[in-house]
Amino acid sequence: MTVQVAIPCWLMRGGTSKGLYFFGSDLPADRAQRDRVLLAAMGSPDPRQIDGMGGSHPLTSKVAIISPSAREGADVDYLFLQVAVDRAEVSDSQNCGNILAGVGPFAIEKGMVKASDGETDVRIHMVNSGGIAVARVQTPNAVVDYEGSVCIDGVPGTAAPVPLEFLDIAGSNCGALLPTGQVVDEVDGVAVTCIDNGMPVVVLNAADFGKTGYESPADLETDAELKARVESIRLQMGERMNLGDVRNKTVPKMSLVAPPRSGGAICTRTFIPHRVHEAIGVLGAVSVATACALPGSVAQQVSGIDIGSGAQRLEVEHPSGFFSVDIELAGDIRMPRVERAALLRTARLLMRGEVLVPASVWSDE
Ligand code: NQM
Repeated sequence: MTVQVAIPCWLMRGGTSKGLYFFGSDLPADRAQRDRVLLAAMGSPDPRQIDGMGGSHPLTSKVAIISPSAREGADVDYLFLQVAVDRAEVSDSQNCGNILAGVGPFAIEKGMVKASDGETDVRIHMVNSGGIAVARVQTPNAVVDYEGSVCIDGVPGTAAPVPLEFLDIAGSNCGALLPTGQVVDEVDGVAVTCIDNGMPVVVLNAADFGKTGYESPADLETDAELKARVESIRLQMGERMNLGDVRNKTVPKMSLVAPPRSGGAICTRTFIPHRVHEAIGVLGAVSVATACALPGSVAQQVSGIDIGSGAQRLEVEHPSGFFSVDIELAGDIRMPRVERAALLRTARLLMRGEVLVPASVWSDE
């Protein structure tokens, strides 16, 4: 008889995503073995992920690995891994600000950070991109509280707020806020803005693709011609954004933008990069909001706003509502310095226990 291997694991909702959260030393140190184990835990590759915990969509096939941090000024290290649904692939090529929202509560509940009575700040080193995020967790009586009155679009009901503040994230994936050195580039006959304020994003004008930008994610996903055009641009701009060959990477994200139609700054439909997001990623929204502030960028021209430098709140419209992003820019507005980006998420512990993988998966060489 062979016994399955049981690995301590929590299932959490982080923002508008859901994933498995692990303590670093509970997983194999060897990367190939770790990835095999995570594929088995999620049930990939399989479009239904029927033999694992994954939810058949990139937004519900995510993993956070949390470990004590050796970095000065950080409490914990957070490594994000995207487990592909229908391919045997685990990628560390991107960060995830939604799953990040669960990291603070996890670190406190696991005893990695001591809770204060009231609120507790957790300083998180985001291993994928190297930046630091500060998560403020509600801890009345020094106990994590998941319940509260904050509603974020894309999640039913309300929960306790988890404000996230990002420090030094401009260019954290590509080396520069504007990785091509320009506010606008031309590719395949259309103007694009490539930006990395925490997430590499190519901003495209929906009208250049014969779209309104208000289509549903399902409608955009079934448009094969659109998908082919977007992917062609992604592969070319990935190289030019210093990301190398992005064929098997989940970045850059491709955001089709249109003028706001519900009072926000801009309307978005975002390929992540092959499925279309039902909302928008956290750092993806930060990058699009930052692009809105750059005079002459595709985002700024489409949104029509002129916001200059200083602190601003921008409402990024997406298929299920709004994403509010606070950004503060300084210096030359044509090539600004990003002083600060902040936003609000919620998170909830859904289940804690052990995830089981076949012993043969754990021990295979
Ligand atoms: O951009 C989806 C998500 C994300 C990533 C994606 C994210 C971010 O909604 O920080 O949160 O773009 O792959 O979880």
